Parts: sequence; C-alpha cells; structure tokens
Amino acid sequence: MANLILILGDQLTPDISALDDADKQHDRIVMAEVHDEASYTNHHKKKLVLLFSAMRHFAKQLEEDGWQVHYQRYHPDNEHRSLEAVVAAQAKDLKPERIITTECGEWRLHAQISEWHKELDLPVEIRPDTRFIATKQDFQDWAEGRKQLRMEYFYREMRRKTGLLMDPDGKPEGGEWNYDADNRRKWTGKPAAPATFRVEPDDTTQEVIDLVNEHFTDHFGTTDNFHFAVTAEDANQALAHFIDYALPCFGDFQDAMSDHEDWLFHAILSPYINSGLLDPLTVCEAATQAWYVGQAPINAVEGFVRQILGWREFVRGIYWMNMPGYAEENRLGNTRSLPWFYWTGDTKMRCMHKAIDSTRRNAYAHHIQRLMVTGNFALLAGIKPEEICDWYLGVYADAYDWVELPNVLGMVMHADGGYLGSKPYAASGKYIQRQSDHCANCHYNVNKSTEEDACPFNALYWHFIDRHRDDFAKNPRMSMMYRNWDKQKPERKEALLNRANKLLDQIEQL
Ligand code: FAD
Ligand code: DLZ
Repeated sequence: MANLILILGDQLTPDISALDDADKQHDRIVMAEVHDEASYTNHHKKKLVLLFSAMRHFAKQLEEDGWQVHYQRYHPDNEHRSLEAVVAAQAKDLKPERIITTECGEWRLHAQISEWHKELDLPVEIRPDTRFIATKQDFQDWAEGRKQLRMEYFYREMRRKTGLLMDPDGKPEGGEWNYDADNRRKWTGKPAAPATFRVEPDDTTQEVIDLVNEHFTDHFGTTDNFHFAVTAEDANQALAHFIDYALPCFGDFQDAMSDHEDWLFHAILSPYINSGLLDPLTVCEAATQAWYVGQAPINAVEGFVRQILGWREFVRGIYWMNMPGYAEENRLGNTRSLPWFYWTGDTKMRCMHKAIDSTRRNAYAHHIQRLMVTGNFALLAGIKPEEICDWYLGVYADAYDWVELPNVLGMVMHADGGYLGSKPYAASGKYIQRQSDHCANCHYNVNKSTEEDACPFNALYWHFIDRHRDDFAKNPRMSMMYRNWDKQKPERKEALLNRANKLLDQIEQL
C-alpha cells in the first residue's frame, strides 16, 4: 500500500529522512504553501519569497526525479488553509497506509502533527531529522547531570564526534579549541568586503514575488532586490563564494559592524542551511578544507565551524529539552512593550537604525547586530520577551522557532535565568563604538552619559545593572560591573538613573 509523505517548507532536500525507503511508484509526496504557516507570524516578505520559490523549485526537481508530488500553491481563497487540511484531503484521495514526515522544527507545529493521527484516523510516522549532527537524545544525554550547560563543552563533543578540525591524535587542530579572542577586530574599510553573492530571480521566483506583493502587503520588509538562492545548486554556489571571498577574513571581523556594509565577511548561509538547501556538515567540511589547503586561517575556520557545530546544535538541544515551558520564561520580569521603531527603523540611534534598516531591506542582519544592537537595546530597556521574540521570528529569512527562541529569549534577554548563557550580553555604547563606525555618524554622543544628547545605551546600561542587582551581583562574571557601579559618586548615579528613566519614559521618541 502507498504512503503519503509530507515534506515541510524547511525540509527541502532529497536526503530528508521522510523519503528514506520511499517508493517512487506508489507513494505520494505532499508539499503545500498554506495560509496558516505563512501567517502565524509577520514573516518578512523576502522569507516568504525564499521559501515558496525554493519549495516550488524543489517540488519540480522531485517530479523530474520521478516522484509523484501533490503541490498546493498559495492563494488566499484556497479551500485548505492548513497543512492538516491539505494532508487530510490527500489522505481521503490516496487512502494511504500511513503518513510519513520528518520531525518539524517548531513546537507549535510539532504539537499539531503529533495529534493528526486522531483526526485522520491513520498512523503518522514522525522520523528524526538527521540533518542535525546531534540527535535530541544525544543532547539530553550530554546535558544530564550537568549543573550548567555551556556551549563550549558541547562544541568540543561535536568536534570529537565529527572529527572536524581534529588532528590524528585526537587534539584540536592548531592546538586550541577556540580562537574567540582573535575574532574581534574593528573593520575600517580594509580589506574591502566581498561583493554579495546574487542570484537574479527566475520566472518562478518572479511569480512568487508578485504573489507576495499582492497578498502579503501588511507583512514586514520588502521584496525589492531579491537575490537569495532558491535551489540547492545555487546555495552551493553561495557556499563556494563565501569560502573563496569572505571566509579568509571571517574570523578577524566576525564581531565588527559597519555603517556602510550590510554583510561584511559573513556567510549569509543560514537561510539555506535552515531550509534544507545546504547540509550543515557539508558546509563545515568545505570550511575546514579551506584551512587544510592554506586558503583561510585557523581563527576564521574554527570561528565559523564553532557557530554551526557549536551554537546551532546547542540552541536546538536547549529548545527541544525545554519546550514548551521555555517560551514562557521571563525571569527578569520585563514588562515594557516593543518600541514601534523596531518595525520602521525610524530612530535617531544610528546603530539601531542601521541594523533595523538592513533587516527591513534584506531580511538579514549579522550576528553582532542581532545580539549587541537590537538585542542589547531590548535587554537594557526591559522589553517583554514574547514581544521581542516575535519580532525576531518575523523579520529574518533564517528565522524558525527552534533557533530564534533560544538565541533571543536565552542569549539576548537572559529570560531563562542564565540557563543558556552564563552572563547577560549587556553593553554600553562603548562596545558599539569599539566594534563599529556607527557612533561617528550618530545623533547621540557616545562619550556622554547623562546629557540630553548622550548615547541612550550608556545610561540604560547602568539602569539595567542597578535594577538587576539581586539577579546578578553574585555572578562572578558580573562582579566587576557592580564594583564599578558602587564606586560612582551618589550624584553621578542619580543623574544616570534619572537620564535612563527619562529615556524609558520617552522610548518611542529615541
Ligand atoms: P555567520 O555569522 O556567517 O555564521 C555561520 C553560520 O553559523 C550561520 O549561517 C548559522 O547557521 C550558524 N550560527 C551562527 N550563530 C548562530 C547561533 N547563535 N545560533 C544558531 N546558529 C548560528 N540564526 C538563525 O539561523 N535563525 C534565527 O532565527 C536566528 N536568530 C537570532 C537571534 C538573535 C537575537 C541572535 C543573537 C542570533 C540569532 N541567530 C539566528 C544566529 C545568527 O545571528 C545567525 O545564524 C547568523 O547571523 C546568520 O547569518 P550568516 O549565515 O551570515 O552567519
Ligand atoms: C515558515 C514557513 C512558511 C512561511 N510557509 C510554509 C508553508 O506554506 N508550508 C510549509 O510546509 N512550511 C512553511 N513554513 C515552515 C513551517 O512554518 C515551519 O516553520 C517549519 O516547517 C518548522 O520546521
């Protein structure tokens, strides 16, 4: 008897486990652009274009390879508005023995699919997602009994497991596990950042751009200048472009920000890795190969591999071990609403304007912008975790709950009480000045803290430190901050707190 195989929009690879042992002659693959998935958050228009176009290209490739594919294109009047409705209609038609799918990456949808067998009165087989290097169980086994979960130790396990950047004696290549200290140079325009890898929209992508512009007008961002890859072949070209032109400098300028460059030396590969167009291990292997042939230095290659083998796998493990309760965490008790300028970029803070504007145009901002600019501001201002999480889930082409939530709620907002990170990434304007040239072009003065034109990050930083004394004063990694705060004269402290309170009162005007 035939099986019905569901492939989701972020599972676009013929190696997906749902296809293991499938029968081209009898089984039917279902893929569907549906209202419910396109609308559960305010997805950036470019993310919608990327996914729908990549799904269409992948379905075509499957058909050319001899698979039977039922594909639903998006239309607001579609009878079937959810994946379940599409699957139910196909099941009625095919009368399959069972439904097969690969576990999805979001608790929301996972909870739904786990219940389908009741409504559909059919077995639903949910297979592990073998694209990840660690299984959910591997992560749980590693985490078991540990008082603190630290990415660095998990990352070392992953290095040992894969053998990536390990020498024949089982030692890390280059002698060190981690070259983080060599990843912090400021970029002053030299060497020039490489040209962005571009794929011009083909007819399918253009059709989807028109569809998104017609039916998703109120979604964030723009479809203008869409140049993402939408096939595995082009995504592999994007990987080759990164390895050849950006990886050699990736390590040095990993934490840099620029007033003039959106992409710097970053990979811009996360939208492809997360949707299945690129395999994470293949990406890491391509990077390590560049080191072995002397094309890129160790601080670049190790820094890059750490992000994928370490952080990416680590946050996924945290997500699945702690959901659904994790999404509800708000250990710092934040109550403030997200300022409207997160949606418009209309703020006099130059770094915030630049990060949000890049996000709006590109559905992309690099890690340090997400962590130390838009994230840092939300942390210092005490924004409600669910509002800032929803923003991050909407605005990036690579955003899926399993990776967005731990990064935002855990890493940025410290809302999980330090489960993911040992200390909050709170920083004043000085950090942004050190890592970028934004401050030179800013309305505010980064060298001032209490005056009308002082950089808001400065007073907000001390306000954060002061109001969370009970949360952090005993944290050894924060003790220096508290010593510095306690050393300040009472008048100075009062002026800083007054300035911060005024900023918070007028947050929409910043
Ligand atoms: P590079 O900087 O070139 O890094 C290489 C690769 O490493 C990325 O492609 C990505 O696959 C991986 N990576 C790097 N950092 C992380 C990380 N912290 N967690 C997981 N993977 C990582 N990444 C997402 O894929 N989706 C998200 O929704 C997402 N939300 C984020 C929200 C915040 C607040 C922060 C601080 C980080 C978030 N990240 C997210 C991680 C990271 O910022 C992006 O993966 C990265 O910016 C993608 O751009 P790139 O491909 O140029 O990455
Ligand atoms: C993100 C997304 C969007 C926008 N649209 C679809 C869709 O129409 N059909 C689909 O199968 N998947 C879509 N996705 C991805 C899912 O919403 C979900 O985020 C992932 O499948 C989780 O692994």
